[in-house]
Amino acid sequence: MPHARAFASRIRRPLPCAVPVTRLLVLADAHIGPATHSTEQSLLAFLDAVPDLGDGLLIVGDLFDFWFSYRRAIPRHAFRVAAGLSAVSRRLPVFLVGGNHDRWGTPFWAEEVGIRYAPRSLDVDVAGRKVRAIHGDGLAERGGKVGLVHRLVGHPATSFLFGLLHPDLGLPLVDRIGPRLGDGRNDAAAMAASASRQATWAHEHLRTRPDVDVLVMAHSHVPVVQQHEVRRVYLNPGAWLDGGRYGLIDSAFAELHRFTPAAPPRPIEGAPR
Ligand SMILES: [Mn+2]
Repeated sequence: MPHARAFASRIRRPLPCAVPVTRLLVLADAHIGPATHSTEQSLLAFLDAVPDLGDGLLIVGDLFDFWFSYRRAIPRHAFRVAAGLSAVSRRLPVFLVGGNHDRWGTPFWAEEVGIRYAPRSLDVDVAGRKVRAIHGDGLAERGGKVGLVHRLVGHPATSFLFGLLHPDLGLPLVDRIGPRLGDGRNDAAAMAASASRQATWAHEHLRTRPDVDVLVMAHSHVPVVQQHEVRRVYLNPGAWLDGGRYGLIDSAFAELHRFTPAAPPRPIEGAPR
């Protein structure tokens, strides 16, 4: 039986991050879970189309409604999307930033899927422009119950203990606390408040970090392209689950798009329609 450490140290595929990117596709907030089949079908169709639409893919958090990298197992609901990402990463660079729902990434994404992952923040070079991606949660002070839940969930000891639970016990447990991974409220007013906090933060970040050309955030589910000065922009692609929204960044522009599959996506076998 191979020693467990062999799994952790084996890099199975070289990361293709050194390949230059000139058309970066950006998406976030698909919130793939056990019951999100139509969102998942459209995402899989998009992943098939990625090489025709751009030459790099950046995912800015909350791809999954919950993700946890066990040492030897992955959550079953994530299998098809992880396999789709693996296929894309054989052809072009893929970047993944964690969100408040899927930040427990660890080495799985790099070692098994061949994509560059960071739990909080990633910089990507797009034709000489520096694109900085962060999910965008936690920009405001959080107190009370929501703050406590976030501190508990984010603590390394919590991850360690959760990893010891059998997935058939741990994952259903998360199904019950999942809604609390958010910022506490999900109504239109809360989303608008979150979008406004992000815009203020983005403006300040671009003002104080002149080396950043494009700042990308997600999380609020509100699509935004906000020009800061010539060729410097804050982009929020909106939520993939909200009708296939995505963004495109190239050497000069940052744009919002919606994906429409060329053909109706093949239904997932056995999935409720
Ligand atoms: Mn989020």
